[in-house]
Amino acid sequence: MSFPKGFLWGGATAANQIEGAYLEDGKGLSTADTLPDRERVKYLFDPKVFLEKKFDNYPSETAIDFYHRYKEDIALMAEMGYKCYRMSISWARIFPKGEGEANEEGLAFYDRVFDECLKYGIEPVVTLSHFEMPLVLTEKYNGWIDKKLIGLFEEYARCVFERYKGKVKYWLTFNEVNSVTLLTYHSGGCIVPEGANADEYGYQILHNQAVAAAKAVMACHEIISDAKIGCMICYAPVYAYTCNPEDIMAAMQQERDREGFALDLFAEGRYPYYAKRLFLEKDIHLNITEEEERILVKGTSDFISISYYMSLTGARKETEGERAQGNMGSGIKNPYLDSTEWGWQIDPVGLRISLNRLYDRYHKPIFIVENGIGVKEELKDNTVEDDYRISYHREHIKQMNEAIADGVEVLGYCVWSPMDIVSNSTGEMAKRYGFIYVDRNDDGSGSYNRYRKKSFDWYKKVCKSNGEVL
Ligand code: BGP
Repeated sequence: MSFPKGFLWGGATAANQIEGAYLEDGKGLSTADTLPDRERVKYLFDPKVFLEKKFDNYPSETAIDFYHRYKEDIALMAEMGYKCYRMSISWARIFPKGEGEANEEGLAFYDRVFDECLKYGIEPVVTLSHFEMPLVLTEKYNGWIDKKLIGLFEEYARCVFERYKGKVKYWLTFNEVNSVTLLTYHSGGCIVPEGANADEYGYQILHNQAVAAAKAVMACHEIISDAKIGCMICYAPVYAYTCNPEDIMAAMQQERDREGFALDLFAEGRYPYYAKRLFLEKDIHLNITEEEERILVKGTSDFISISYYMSLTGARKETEGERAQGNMGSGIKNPYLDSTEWGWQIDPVGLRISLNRLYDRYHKPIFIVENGIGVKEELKDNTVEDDYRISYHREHIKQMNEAIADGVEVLGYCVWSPMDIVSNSTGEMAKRYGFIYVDRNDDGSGSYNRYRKKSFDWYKKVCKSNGEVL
């Protein structure tokens, strides 16, 4: 194994999945605070119910209490030899009302977190919006469907760039931005009105976020001269189920819809050539100004960042076969791959394929900012013997190394996640990804104490040897 000098080994989290303290020190409610635990899955595509706030258990209220335990968590990351820590800022902590005055206590919290990272030589990698925004922006504007949000996001971005310019060099705009065409509330704070064209809403939101991201890229370069700012995509290569040309076509189209479309916008600042036909067939009419088109071209991302958990298999419509679940999408079950308990197909070689496909197409450096396996686990003798996690990451790191040997420029690798955190899709604690066990149960009970798993020591060797010891 050989990795470039300065390769960024680390781990990733998101504010609403770890912080808790959901109303402390002036934080406003965020859209993520309206997502209940397991029940959230049922309503992802019918999110009106979330605004009624009528469920019993909201995991983001306490999450894993990072807000009060960040020092211990960052010390543990430092012990593992992390070179970077990817995390997100809660927009609602900085702008509780979505607009107006910034909340000094919120800003001061992230100062403390970044200082703690820098104390150990850990580079913060910061996502501006990880599946949340101030709830008031949904109530007032119906979220990202309103172009007003572009300006408000720019204000927020400028505020944090100014504040943290001496501390943070790596930034990401929207987490898994390609999810927004489907998950308009989850990723865009927008409820599609009954009878409206949901596709049109989805693509208009994507457009508005692309313009906002481009403005953030320009502001970032203006304010922090040595910063690098990237887009972030949920990436899963889509394989054809058979060599039947119809399957090949179906897989190609699925990959374009899932990720290619958004990547062209964020990485190249233009709509893909096939957009015209797609819009025609789905009766989509977007509000795009010439000025916005110019902004998109000027504000392309410096690098591409991805989450990688699995590959998918696409086939022509009439194909019958067992379905495989996935992160943001599903497909036909691939007979060559094993799956996690949640049905996500494990495919290390798919990571090499992904990195090559993306680099071949965009020629921009790639940052793997999420990769991991969710497992049901129990603490025994103050630890967890998670050999399966070690093997999952080892195999993915090997394939990442192959891609680097192929010539792909890879900036770093973040595991999801340093410690067990609340699951984004299911709201469970039981879906554990961490190298550190957190004693919190689904219902919020537990001591919240942290325990090193077996993988902790393994990853420590990886980080400290720059990937030579696997
Ligand atoms: C990505 C998200 C994360 C995260 C991870 C694991 O989609 O960016 O927020 O949680 O996947 O997914 P889950 O928590 O749903 O298992």
